[in-house]
Amino acid sequence: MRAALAATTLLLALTALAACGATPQTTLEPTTEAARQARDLMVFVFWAAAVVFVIVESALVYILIRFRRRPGDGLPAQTHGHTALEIAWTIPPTILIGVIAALTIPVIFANAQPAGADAMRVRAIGHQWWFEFDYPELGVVTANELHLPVDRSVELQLESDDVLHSFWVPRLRGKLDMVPGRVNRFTIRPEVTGTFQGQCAEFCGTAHALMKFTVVVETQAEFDAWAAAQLAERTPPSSELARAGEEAMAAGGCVACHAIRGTDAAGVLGPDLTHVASRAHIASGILANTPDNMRRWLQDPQGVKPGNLMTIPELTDDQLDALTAYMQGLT
Ligand code: HEC
Ligand SMILES: [Cu+2]
Repeated sequence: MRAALAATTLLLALTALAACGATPQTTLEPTTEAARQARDLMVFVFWAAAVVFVIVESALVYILIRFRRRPGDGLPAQTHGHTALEIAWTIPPTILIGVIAALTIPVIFANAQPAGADAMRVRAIGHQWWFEFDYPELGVVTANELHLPVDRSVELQLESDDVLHSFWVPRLRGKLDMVPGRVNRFTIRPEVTGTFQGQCAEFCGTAHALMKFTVVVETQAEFDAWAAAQLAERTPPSSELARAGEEAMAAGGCVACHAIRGTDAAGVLGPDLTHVASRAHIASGILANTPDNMRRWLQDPQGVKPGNLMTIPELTDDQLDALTAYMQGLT
């Protein structure tokens, strides 16, 4: 019996601790002012709630034991109304709620400030089930990997091409919905370089849980080099196999849904593939961009990411090899 209890406790503790390893999507390690403010409010509300919990539960347990019914007890004294008690459970909670409001409201207003004129503008468009990033001032269009220069404000214009999505990079900022037919705006000012993980945070259909993206925060020089490379047309195929891949794009129907600048492919239903090889992941963050994974994706997109909108006829081994080589060359 005691061994079973110990085993259960250990198992529960391990389960709880298992969540404490890598936490790329934690709100508890903010890296921007806005994310820090949100974390601080959350921590304050958590401890306030903890104190309230302890007071209320202690009173409850005390009363249950102290005033429990004993054998021979008659009907207890009946009271109607108790001014002191009523004040005690009205005034302190009102003060506490008031303090929370006083701390929260200025943060809401500070976070709703429009971005300054020097901010860079990026459109982030939610699609079932991937993210498009469009830099109108630079002419760059990419997918699932948002590059931002460090220490510069960015105004994100959040849009949706189909249903509700939500843009969430916990270490950079709280979430905001992407609503069809309207533009929601918020500002992010990254303070540290690195890669941050984001996730769609509004249920949007079958592949919602597999709709991830990354934000790469880099120095201005790295960002400029990245943007210049993205602006270029596709790198022409450098091998016979890759050239066969470019030809298979039309035969495989890929051109209907994907754009590759410098070729006839100009579809818009799927991500722009002009520089697909420059991205660390494919299929909106769920697969590392390796030749094996690329081949797997092209062989069976529905098996890899059930429900996604890439439906293609089965490709032959030759076509798969050629298309994989071609994709890997689109740096
Ligand atoms: C019916 C439209 C459609 C067709 C046809 C299509 N795709 Fe796609 N493709 C998509 C969509 C939509 C996605 C995004 C899937 C997701 O992440 O949910 C995608 C994703 C991809 C990706 C991953 C891109 C990234 O950055 O995540 C690659 C690579 C790709 N397609 C290559 C191809 C090739 C090669 C063909 C032709 C054999 C093809 N696609 C045909 C719609 C299509
Ligand atoms: Cu979603």
